[in-house]
Amino acid sequence: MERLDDDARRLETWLNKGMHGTMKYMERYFDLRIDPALLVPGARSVITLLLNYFPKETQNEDALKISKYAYGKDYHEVIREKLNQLIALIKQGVGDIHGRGFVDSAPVLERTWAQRSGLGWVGKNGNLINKQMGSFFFIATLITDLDLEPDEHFAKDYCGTCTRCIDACPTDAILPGKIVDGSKCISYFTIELKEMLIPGEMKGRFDNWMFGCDICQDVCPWNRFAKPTNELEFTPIPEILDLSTKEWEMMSEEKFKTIFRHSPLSRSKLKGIQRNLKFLQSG
Ligand code: B12
Ligand code: SF4
Ligand code: SF4
Repeated sequence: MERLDDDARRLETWLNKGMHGTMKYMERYFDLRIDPALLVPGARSVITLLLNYFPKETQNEDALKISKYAYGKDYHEVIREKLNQLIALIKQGVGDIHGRGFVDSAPVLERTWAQRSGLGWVGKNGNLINKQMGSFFFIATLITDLDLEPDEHFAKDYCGTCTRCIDACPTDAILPGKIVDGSKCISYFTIELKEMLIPGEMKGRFDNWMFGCDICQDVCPWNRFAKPTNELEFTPIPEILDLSTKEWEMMSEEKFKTIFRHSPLSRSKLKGIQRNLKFLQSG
């Protein structure tokens, strides 16, 4: 299995320029990100999987905007379960292999592996785009000691001369060369930035996004073909679609915990959500 040497250079530059902001975890385990055999001893193959989360339902027009990936149950929980089932199935079929499944939180360059597995290209907005599905999907990887014939890398790039995502990003986080400055992304400010105040220069630029941001995907022509997910676990929590600003303001800790216990919103806690809300109101 190859090491990701080109990606190592890209990742290093990204980190050196501070584009990870306060996401310190991105500085850790650099070697493991570049070489999965260090993460899973004996690894021979990376299997990449995509799971569509594009919802059928839309939020009420005046609701505070929440990213579509967070409408339903937390994808970490949903996908971890599926990965375990897949590992069990493979074991049934081919015997006692060693394999570990990952989604999002491990030191794995998931978009790179998806591109190398032939599943799509990295768009100018940094997302992995698939010609049939668009980009509203999660990526998971299964790193195993199975010796598999690799698929060909996805060689093409279908962004062409389009610049819609770059033009639409309200915080100018999308730079030339498929680089997204994480430290300027609304998703970073509203989800990853802990406790601290959102910088004043960002005031008035969040376009009502309270948790995450989908702008650079919503404007992407490849998402015109996105079909709704059939994953029932991603059925939207009704409050995500309907809650008014007033209801968010008045929400109690207890109510938040009950409704969002298994939702990605629990990552920000009520405190984080209300900080975002205040920031939106101040702009
Ligand atoms: C840190 C992180 C963030 C940060 C920083 C974003 C960033 N630029 O990396 C923040 C919080 C801002 C963020 C936001 C979002 N994220 Co995020 N995030 C991650 C995480 C944990 C690590 C990404 C990483 O390693 N970044 C470092 C940079 C340098 O790497 P990179 O962007 O992946 O780019 C690499 C490749 O794309 C490649 N590459 C770049 N150019 C080229 C060109 C060619 C030709 C090739 C071959 C390769 C290549 O090289 C880079 C370095 O190796 C991954 C999960 C994971 N473990 O991978 C999810 C992940 C990338 N995020 C995801 C999602 C869904 C989002 C959001 C859409 C959520 C939202 N709606 O709010 C936004 C989208 C923002 C955007 N336009 O990118 C999905 C992406 C799914 C997809 N279809 O691509 C992932 C994979 C999580 C998952 N398991 O599904 N995210
Ligand atoms: S998610 Fe929003 S803020 Fe982040 S790069 Fe895309 S458009 Fe810009
Ligand atoms: S909006 Fe255009 S440039 Fe941006 S990722 Fe989609 S196709 Fe590529």
